[in-house]
Amino acid sequence: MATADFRERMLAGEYLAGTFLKTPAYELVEVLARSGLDFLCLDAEHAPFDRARMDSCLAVARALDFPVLVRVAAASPEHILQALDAGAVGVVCPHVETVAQAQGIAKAARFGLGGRGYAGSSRWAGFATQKMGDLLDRSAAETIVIAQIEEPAGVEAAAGIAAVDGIDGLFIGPADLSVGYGKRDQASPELEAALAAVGAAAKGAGKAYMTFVPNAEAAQAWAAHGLTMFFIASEHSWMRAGATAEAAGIHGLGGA
Ligand code: 3PY
Ligand code: MG
Repeated sequence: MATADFRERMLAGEYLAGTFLKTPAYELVEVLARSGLDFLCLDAEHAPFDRARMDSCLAVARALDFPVLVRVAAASPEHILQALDAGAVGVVCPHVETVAQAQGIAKAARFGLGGRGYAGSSRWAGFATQKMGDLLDRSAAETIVIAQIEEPAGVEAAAGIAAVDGIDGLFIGPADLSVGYGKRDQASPELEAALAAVGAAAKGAGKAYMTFVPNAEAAQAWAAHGLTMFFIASEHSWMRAGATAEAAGIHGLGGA
């Protein structure tokens, strides 16, 4: 029941390690589900996941009972519904700057009048094998909605966004935030202050707090801000780092 329990683990503040999947290939879900990572996030914002390839990745994730989130291309009801119906355990919604936007994504991801369209026939719903009442309960217990705070305005509004019913966590985006503060790297006092402010907002509302980090060492440095869930690099960086190290090992054979 790894997928069913994932939201509870996240809200309990367990340290969770995941990565952004950039290559839209279900084989990589199979490989990484056996890695010790707690979750994956398909990056449909910045990588080429069309609906069919997202679907195949999520089919494998559900078959393996491995929690997979989708960072939607945009925080629209269509993208949110498609990811959840296909079997994502939750959605990461980029560029949430206002309380109204947070209310909109929370509504789009939850059942109820004007919210997520109901279909018992989707993969998430068990292909018409589950009762409506049970599915409504499952959605409330298991579906994760994460707001990405990655603009200065989002930092200002973070306490209000965190307090929105139906928002489960805040994801601070260090790259977009740094760009938004007019910086050229991710080491500014403004970013440090934002990490602290958004962390306080998440803590105050009892919501999860997470971010992107290049590696576990960087996570260690930022964990003091209350971050417990880390999206570490991507399979691209890990693959390239492995290849680079081995190539350097071979190229060094003739030396010394
Ligand atoms: C950001 O830092 O802007 C992100 O979106 C991290 O993935
Ligand atoms: Mg971003």
